[in-house]
Amino acid sequence: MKEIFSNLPKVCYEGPKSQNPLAFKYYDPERIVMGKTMKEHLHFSMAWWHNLCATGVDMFGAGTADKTFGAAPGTMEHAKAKVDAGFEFMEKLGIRYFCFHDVDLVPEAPTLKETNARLDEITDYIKQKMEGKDIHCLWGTANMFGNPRFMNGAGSTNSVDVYCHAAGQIKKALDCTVKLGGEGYVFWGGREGYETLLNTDMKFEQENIAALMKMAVEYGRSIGFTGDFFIEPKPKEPMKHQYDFDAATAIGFLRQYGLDKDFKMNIEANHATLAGHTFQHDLRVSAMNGMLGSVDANQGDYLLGWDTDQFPSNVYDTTLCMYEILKAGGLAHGGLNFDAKNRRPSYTYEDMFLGFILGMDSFALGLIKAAKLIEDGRLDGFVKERYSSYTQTEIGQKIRSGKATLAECAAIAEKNGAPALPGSGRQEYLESLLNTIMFTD
Ligand code: XUL
Ligand code: CO
Repeated sequence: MKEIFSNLPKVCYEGPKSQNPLAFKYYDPERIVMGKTMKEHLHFSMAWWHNLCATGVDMFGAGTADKTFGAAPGTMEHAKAKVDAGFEFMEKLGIRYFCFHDVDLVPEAPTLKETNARLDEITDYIKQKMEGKDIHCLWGTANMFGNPRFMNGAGSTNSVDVYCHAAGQIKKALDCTVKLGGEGYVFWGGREGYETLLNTDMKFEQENIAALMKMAVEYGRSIGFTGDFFIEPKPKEPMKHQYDFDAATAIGFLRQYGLDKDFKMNIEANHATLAGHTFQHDLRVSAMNGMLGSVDANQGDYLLGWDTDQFPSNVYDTTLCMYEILKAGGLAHGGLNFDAKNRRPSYTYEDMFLGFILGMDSFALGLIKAAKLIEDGRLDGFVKERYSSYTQTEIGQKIRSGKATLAECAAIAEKNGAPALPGSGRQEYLESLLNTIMFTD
């Protein structure tokens, strides 16, 4: 097989002092952190769409990156060339997982039947490539937003024919995911939302989305899918209002329609920030509801109000992300999928490598620092102490166990008189504690 990234080496760990751009400075796969290797903690994944398909096309100009990999786009030869490129890329970087949309794998044909035949062919090819390698499918999904038929959504569309087409795509994408041993199946509701309520029956649309998800769960379980279904919340873009606004909204929706046993959250950093939250906020909301499933690892730009999908470089964010993941006991069927793309002027094969090195090192360093924060214990200790008036008083314990009455609380308030101020939040102290952890070995 012809090498595609022929001038690029296998990327190895060389440590923070290395000046080699094509080496890991922090990601040392076999290093033990809190009892597990980095490789076990960090299930890094390559997003087929950004890495193997996206050329840097934007609203103002054509692509800058060549992703033909020696074959003509729109052909099955090209689909196979992308598989070859993807596997060489993952092996050279030690990436053990990949994620895909149906139409990332093959060019969409005029009919579902023909597209499905192409998917059979390409998944045979991928499966054969996976044999004997430590490379796995993290999750699959169906692209139900790109084709014009989905202009009004998939589950939320006004057209029953489009709805059935979406069902057909989901069915096949689930078949492919199971065939490749995928651990998860994602619903990102890119166009599940609306532009104006003047033409929209919101309740009708949400009931239809839930029905489609229910059918997907029933079908998935019937073909032996034992992994998790994920909702990937995002507040807007492409639609003005998207129904899966953030983790709290998506969790409420899942509970309302009885889908919460089969679904968890796939939290994307840049989506959380678009919703006006921090990345850590949406991870915490998911974790405290037992629904932290997987992560789309990227970052936005604080000066831009859209989904820039940059490779993560902010180590404060990766630290606080890994802090949430470690405290939640890890991600059962999830991983860290780099839903991230190179900047348009970073158009070379080498830039593809450098993007992943940046992302993987940022998360490896985040893991090291998060473990230090936990082992240090001061942060946890402070939070515990902050609520101690509940654990150390009789009335506090009764409130916590749901046994207190309003009258009882009121009687205590009358007896005690005006309460003392609740104690300093000491945010500045805690931020400097975090800095000390970040910048001390
Ligand atoms: C879009 C996005 C998607 C999903 C999968 O913002 O994040 O790529 O991750 O459909
Ligand atoms: Co994503």
